[in-house]
Amino acid sequence: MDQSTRYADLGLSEEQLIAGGKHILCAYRMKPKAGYGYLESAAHFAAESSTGTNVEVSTTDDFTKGVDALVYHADEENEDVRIAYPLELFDRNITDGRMMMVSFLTLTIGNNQGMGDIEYAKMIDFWVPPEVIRQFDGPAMNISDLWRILGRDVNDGGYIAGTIIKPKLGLRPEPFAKAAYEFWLGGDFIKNDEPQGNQTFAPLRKTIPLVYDAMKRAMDATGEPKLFSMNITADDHNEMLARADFALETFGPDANKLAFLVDGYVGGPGMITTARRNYPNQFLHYHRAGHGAVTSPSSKRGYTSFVLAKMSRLQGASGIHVGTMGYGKMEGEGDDKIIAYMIERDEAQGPVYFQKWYGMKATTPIISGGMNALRLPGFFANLGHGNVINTAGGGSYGHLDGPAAGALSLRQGYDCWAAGADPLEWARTHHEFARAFESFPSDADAIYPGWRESLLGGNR
Ligand code: CAP
Ligand code: MG
Repeated sequence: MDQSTRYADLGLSEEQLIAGGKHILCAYRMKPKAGYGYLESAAHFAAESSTGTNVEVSTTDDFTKGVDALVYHADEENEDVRIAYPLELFDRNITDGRMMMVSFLTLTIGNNQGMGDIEYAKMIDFWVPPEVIRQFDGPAMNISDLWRILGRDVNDGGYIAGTIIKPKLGLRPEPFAKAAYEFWLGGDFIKNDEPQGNQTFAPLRKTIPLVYDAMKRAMDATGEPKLFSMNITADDHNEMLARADFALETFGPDANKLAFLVDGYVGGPGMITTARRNYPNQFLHYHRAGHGAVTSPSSKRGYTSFVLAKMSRLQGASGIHVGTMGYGKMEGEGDDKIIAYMIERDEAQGPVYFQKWYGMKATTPIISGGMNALRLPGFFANLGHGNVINTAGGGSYGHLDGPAAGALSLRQGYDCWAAGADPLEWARTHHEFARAFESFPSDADAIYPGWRESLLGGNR
């Protein structure tokens, strides 16, 4: 059934829709199945995403038609479909009237993912009007609050050197806390790895007190504040609260140094909001493990990493992993820097839409995934600034001289970029950075040809 007369209006102007402020606009990379018309398929996609189904129903009235999602742009050659969703479509809390991310997803990336006439459709960008910015929580905390804890300039506090306790799983409480202490002797920030929680070999009620003890000893030994991002991900809302409350009680006077990590992709929007609304005084660390199932360039459905990060800011993530922009181990490329710009600036250009945030707090880019000191100068040269949290697991625990040296090498890698220095020259006066070349020789060979002659006099 061709529904394009109802669910498409190519006469609508994107500029006027934006000026009107009464729609959420979504841009998809869409291709219909063979034999289906482009506009016809896009209109059916919009119907299934709003007020329709595959046949007309007798209960539809004029009000219903007034809140139809409308295709306002359909460019078959570029597979570019853009849909305007009236704000009335989106669900609101009965508790406080606010909007909810699950409703945005259910409509814009819901039944439309898997329709019989659509080969694929992937959301590449979306735009929200000021009213929607006002209807989401946004971040309560971000890197500025961590800089305050670290005693730095709260507006431009620079690079936070972090790690992930490795191995990913398999450390019992004592070795886990030892690994934390050793990194904190050189670095600022430690996170749980995304699957670490309350495994039977590392009961949380034993591990967390030991981690806090390690933090106190490291702060005493270094005279510096330290930060820990604890995973509170769990199916049960009450389990999340129990883990968070136990940790807050354990950290006591140092609770302001405790962040909460949530595996937000696999956990879903509800888990992020549980953390955001129950613990607004803690940095909310959004880990996106699993996102590659839909965000990977090899996936033609779902949405992109850019869209995921933009959703996380609306929901109130203090920081989200934004990838390594081609400099780490995960998929990505240099242009992914617009993901960081979109969540950290008050206005930015996305792949399709220019978004203003009207003062909503920034979400901090978290850089992680196969990073080590050698990869940092190039990474920061691409991004253009260092006001990020970087977590390097292998890059710290794989350093030949141990995790503290690994942490120092990360700091030195950042400082090398900040100084505009040549890394091989910089290595001559920065020992831990120099030892990163020997710790990660294949990276060194790939990034700094001739490093052996330069640093080792050609030996080995
Ligand atoms: C990194 C990491 C992070 C990934 C997540 C891991 O460890 O802890 O979870 O960075 O990817 O488990 O791989 P390494 P992303 O530093 O040892 O690679 O940040 O792209 O979401
Ligand atoms: Mg991990």
